[in-house]
Amino acid sequence: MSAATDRERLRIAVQKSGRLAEFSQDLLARCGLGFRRSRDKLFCFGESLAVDLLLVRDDDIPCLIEQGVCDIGIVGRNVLAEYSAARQDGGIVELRALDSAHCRLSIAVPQELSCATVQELNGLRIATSYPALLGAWLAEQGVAAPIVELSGSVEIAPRLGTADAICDLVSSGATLAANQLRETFKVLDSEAVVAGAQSPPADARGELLHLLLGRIDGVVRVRESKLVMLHIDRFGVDRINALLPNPQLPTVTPVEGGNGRVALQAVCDGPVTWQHLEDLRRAGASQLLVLPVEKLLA
Ligand code: PRT
Ligand code: ZN
Repeated sequence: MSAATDRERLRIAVQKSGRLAEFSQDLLARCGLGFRRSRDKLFCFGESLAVDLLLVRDDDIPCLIEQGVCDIGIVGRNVLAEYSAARQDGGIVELRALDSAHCRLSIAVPQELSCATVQELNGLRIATSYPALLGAWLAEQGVAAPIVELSGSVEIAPRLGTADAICDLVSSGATLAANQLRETFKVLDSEAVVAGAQSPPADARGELLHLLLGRIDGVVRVRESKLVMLHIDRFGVDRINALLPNPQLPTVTPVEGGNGRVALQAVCDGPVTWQHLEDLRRAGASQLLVLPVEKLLA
């Protein structure tokens, strides 16, 4: 980790373009980080804190952390797990799960192929871009199946006759359906994560990392949260609390000249729908207001 020792600024690797690119930059902006873009657009200098950004391909992120070029990175768990499985070590670990870009690494077979038990995979050629993860999973299941390593377009391998089944990322399942494939077994649940070395840097960067992870926790916690404000009869508070989705520490205050009505305010974990509001109004609430929550420091 020699490259890390002569750096004072924390460096974060994020995907340059792709599914995690906008999400990563948005997350860091919500954490109060602002960056100045360099002309080559690969390195962004942090203007608000001593934290810089490196824009790269997602597959390079674990290695950049391992080499000490970056301290942390935002990457899919699938990429990190494949890297660790290939090296059979746990040097780079998941520091935080970010509850976004959810998908799963699954085995899929042609619709017409019967595959009810894992043992039926024996002898099938399975195409994947995740050979280490798939290899480890097959070994765990006691299945002997040749792995066909492909870097992309895995879903067309069965139609081309280069494989009998595939192991690829699935989110909606539309790609599998479009290719007449059926999802059978799940190898890994994935989402975007913060990856980093097992032990934080022992200098000022370690403190910055601690601060940043705290802010990330605050952002992730409230991403789906809403602040709900409403008026209700003093005796209806319990009834209203029961209707709110996961209300956290509701606050009740008297309403000036409100004839026994009180104002109730609560941060709710999870979406607050029109249905919730209509139910609350039927239960006697008025002046209903739902506001997004940007940050929370408990
Ligand atoms: O260029 P670079 O190497 O940086 O990017 P990339 O092309 O390797 O990755 P990218 O941008 O496609 O995905 C980045 C990360 O997003 C992945 O590593 C996953 O952690 C996460 N993610 C979430 C997904 C999906 N959902 C997803 N659906 N990554 C890929 N897919 C693909 C999948 O491979 C398949 O082709 O989408 C298709 C399936 O989607 P459905 O909705 O049809 O099931
Ligand atoms: Zn990639």
